[in-house]
Amino acid sequence: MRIDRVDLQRVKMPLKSPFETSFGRETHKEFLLVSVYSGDEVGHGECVAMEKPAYNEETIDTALSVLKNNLIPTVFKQEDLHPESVTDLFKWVRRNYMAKAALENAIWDLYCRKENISLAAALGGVKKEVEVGVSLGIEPTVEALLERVEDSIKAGYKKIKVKIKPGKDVDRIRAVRERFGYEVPLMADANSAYTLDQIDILKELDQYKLMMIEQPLAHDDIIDHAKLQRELETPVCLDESIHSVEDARKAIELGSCKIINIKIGRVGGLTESKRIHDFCEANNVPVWCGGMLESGVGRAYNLAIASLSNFVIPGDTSPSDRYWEQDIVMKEIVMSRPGMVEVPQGPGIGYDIDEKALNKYLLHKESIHNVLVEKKVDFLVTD
Ligand code: OSB
Ligand code: MG
Repeated sequence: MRIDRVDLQRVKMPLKSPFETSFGRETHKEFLLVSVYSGDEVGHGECVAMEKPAYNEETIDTALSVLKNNLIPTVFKQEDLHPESVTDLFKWVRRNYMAKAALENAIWDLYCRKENISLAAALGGVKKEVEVGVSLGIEPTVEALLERVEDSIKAGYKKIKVKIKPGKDVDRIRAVRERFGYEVPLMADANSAYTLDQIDILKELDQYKLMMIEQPLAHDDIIDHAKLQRELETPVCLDESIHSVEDARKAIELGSCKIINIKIGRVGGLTESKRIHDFCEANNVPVWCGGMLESGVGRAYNLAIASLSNFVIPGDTSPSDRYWEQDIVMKEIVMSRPGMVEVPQGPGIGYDIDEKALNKYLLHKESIHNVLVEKKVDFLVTD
């Protein structure tokens, strides 16, 4: 397989309602759609880097730069590209995981479409539907959060994640438990908002029997998380700190967490996601699929990876209508029954782009043609 052309489209979709985390408030989701062409077949990938480098160090602009200058030229040089080799091809580029994942994903989709198999099947998925959870942002008031939780319980979500930050933590979790009881599968996500100095707050949360607390401490830490886990009953789950199977191995060895959130973008693609999954499975560490407020394209990848056997905790893989008035995929992603979403079975990611919807949200498009092979010259043409 040879890549003839890559389209980079910058898309901005309004969220149905603002989403606030400890690092900021989103009213829109802006992202890059990466489309790779080979012959008359196309594959799509979504880059989950955000506008600002607040969740991690990447942004849409850094991803665009690394894709155009480093990653796309690397794949253009390959005459016989296989998706499993992409991670190693990209190794010479340090970090920039979200940029790498977007292009690797698109190549997986293209490959699976050519082979006429589903991505889930290609990855070794074993589930036909997956359990889904919902991630609820920091609401201005406790009452507003309780309304959100009530709607989520009614919709059948199998895990309810509440974002927290200092000052909006114990009161929120206590209110949810007091109103809805201890049967609700509840967890908290702090997005790195605490330090070990605030361990008393985190210990106070123990009494509310959360499924886990996600990334309470620094985005680049595994040492303090290990100290914290020794003091907490609640399992610690790492998100921001894990970028590779090596990171996962070290965190598990140190006792920094008992659960890992796998985000395809954060770890540089599907191949690395599967390696982390397999390592955790062998070490009896459960995993679940995180989300980055993806459009239907990114969501389809999340569903495919979540069909693997050790994704035993419901993921942040909510259906399209949790985020969008209109998604950019043709058949929107829906719950097949309460709390469940079907794993796409069609070729590739199993969803096609709704070009009309996409055009409505499109900010910018550029096409990069592979002239390396045809003309034996070593430069790229952009139009
Ligand atoms: O920490 O999991 C996170 C969204 C953007 C950035 C980071 C995170 C999130 C979410 C939303 O929690 C998950 C989703 O519904 O896509
Ligand atoms: Mg998180």
